[in-house]
This record gives sequence, C-alpha cells and structure tokens, in this order.
Amino acid sequence: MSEVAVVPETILDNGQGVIDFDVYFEMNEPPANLPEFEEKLSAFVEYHKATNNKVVFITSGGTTVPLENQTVRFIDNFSNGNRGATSAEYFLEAGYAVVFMHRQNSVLPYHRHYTHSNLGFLDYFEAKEDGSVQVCPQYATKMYQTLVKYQEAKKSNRILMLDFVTLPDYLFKLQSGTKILARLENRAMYYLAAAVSDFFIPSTKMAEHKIQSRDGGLTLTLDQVPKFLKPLVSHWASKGLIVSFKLETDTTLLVPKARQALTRYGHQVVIGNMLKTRKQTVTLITQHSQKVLALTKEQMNHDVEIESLIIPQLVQIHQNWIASGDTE
Ligand code: PAZ
Repeated sequence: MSEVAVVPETILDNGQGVIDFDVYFEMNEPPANLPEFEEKLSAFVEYHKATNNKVVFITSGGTTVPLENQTVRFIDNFSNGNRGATSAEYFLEAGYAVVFMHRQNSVLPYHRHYTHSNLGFLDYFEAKEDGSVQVCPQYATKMYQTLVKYQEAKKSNRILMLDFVTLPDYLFKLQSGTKILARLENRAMYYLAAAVSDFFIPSTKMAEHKIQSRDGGLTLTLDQVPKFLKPLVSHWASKGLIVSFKLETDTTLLVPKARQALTRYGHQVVIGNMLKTRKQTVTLITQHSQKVLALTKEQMNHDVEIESLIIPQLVQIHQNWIASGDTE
C-alpha cells in the first residue's frame, strides 16, 4: 500500500479555505531540475549585479495542473506565451537583461517571428541544387535583422531562458527565482505575465495511476492555489518593482479587480487586459494613476505591437522606483 501524508485541516487552512504557501511547499515535491535552475540563475544574476544592469524576470505562458501523479491527463489554459515573448524583445531593446521563465514549448522571443506566424517554419527556406539550404530572398532581410538581435542578446549574456510545465514546477521556481533576483534589490523588475492556475489537486489527494474510464463520468474537486503575490511582495522580492497582470472576460470587473490586487498585495503595477482585446488595449494601473494604452487603427494596420507601448511606460516607472522608491 502506498503511504499518504495526512495533514490536519486546521493546519492547512488560513481561515478562508486556502492553504498558506509554506504549507504548499511542504506538501509538494520540488521539481527535479530546481538545483540546475538555481545554479544558472545565480550565475546570471551575479554577472549582471557586477555590471550594475537592470534585470527583468518575465514569467510567460500557462501552467498545467496534473490530474494523476503519474500524469497522463492535465488541465491547461489558453495562454501561448505571446505577451511574455514579445515583451522580452522590447525589454532587451530598452537595455535590460532578461530572465525568460516560460512554459516549455510556448512562444519564445525572436523565434516567434518564424514559429508562430502565418507560414510554416520550413516555408521560409528553399533547398538548392548544390545541396545547401537558403532563406527565401523575400524573407531574408527581416530574418537577418531578427537573427542579429537574438545573437547579440545571447552573446552579451542578456537573455536567460528557463522553463516550467506544471503548477508546482512554476511555483517552486517562482519562489526560488524571485529570491535570487532579490540580490539586485531595486534594479530587478518582476513582470508576471504567465497565466497561472487558481486551482489544483494536491498530490496527496491525486490518483497515482491513469484515471480509468470504466467507472463512467469523472467528478473533480480542486483546491484553491495560495495567492503567491502575497509572499512575493512582502518577503521574496520586496525591494524590486513588481508588475502583475489581471485577465478578465467581464469588462466591469477589470479595473476594480486590478485595484483590489494592488490594495491587497501592496505592489506597484497591475496591467489589466481583456481576453478578446489583449493584443490591442491594456490598462496600466499604479497606486496613484490609471492609464489606458491602446493601439490606433493605423498602428494595427502597420502591425505595431501593444508591448511597444507597455514597456517604455514600465521602464520609466522602474527608473522612478530606483531614483525615489515611488512609481511617479
Ligand atoms: O500568453 P498570451 O499572450 O496568450 O496571453 C497573455 C495573458 C493574457 C495570459 C497575460 O497578459 C495575462 O493577463 N496574464 C495574467 C493572467 C491572470 O490573470 O492570471
């Protein structure tokens, strides 16, 4: 018989039916590659600390929620990591070093122009009679420019790609990663664009093996994930500039929920976006201000990306944060 850890409900519950983070970390196994993650990130952070660079820690893409310990099935969400990957490029252009903590196989900075476009990847190339491969002439200039930027970011050690898949994988790496970034104090920015599940099945309550269909329909009971912004803002990264995202589908909830998050957690910026219009318009909210950033029709026709409006605003806010400890 397998052993099951029994934790009394009174220890788990914070009074609102949600467990605290330290309990969560005690009850779940850290990912096997956490030591490697920490080693790579520490080396990157020490390098940029010595050169006094500003570093942004971007989270990108969605977390999966496993339904079985030996996982065959899992719950996923819509996020493909476009926001995070696009933002990473604008942060690099603004002179930041970027830690890109992304869902495995989601959209990557620079690669995205070829892996997530209207064409298939191989459609950019042609096979020559001499046995070589060449970029089709009509795509060569843009591909050259993109490749130069990507290689420059790698050569100057200004981009570190780290990945996650599951919710526990993400949460362990978020905790550990933000604590390591905290060595940079106010020169670190945390840009939390990942779509993180609000619900999960604790491994102690999860089926060990593949759930069988012979018993008919499946009813799932999910626990609530503890709110990670609370310990992140108060303990893990209290000196950095913290930017969280709030996604809604009901417009009337967007600003109130974003403001509620700012008040509840006490961090600096919430970016509100609606599922359907997230690529055209966002609302940037700080403790003292609220600004809608929206692409004009003209900008949309010219493929201007909303992140090209978001990142300069955040760079300015971060500058203020470093200079005065305030966002204004
Ligand atoms: O990854 P993507 O480009 O498809 O979507 C981006 C986004 C909508 C997940 C992001 O902008 C966001 O709002 N993230 C936080 C989601 C949340 O409220 O948990």
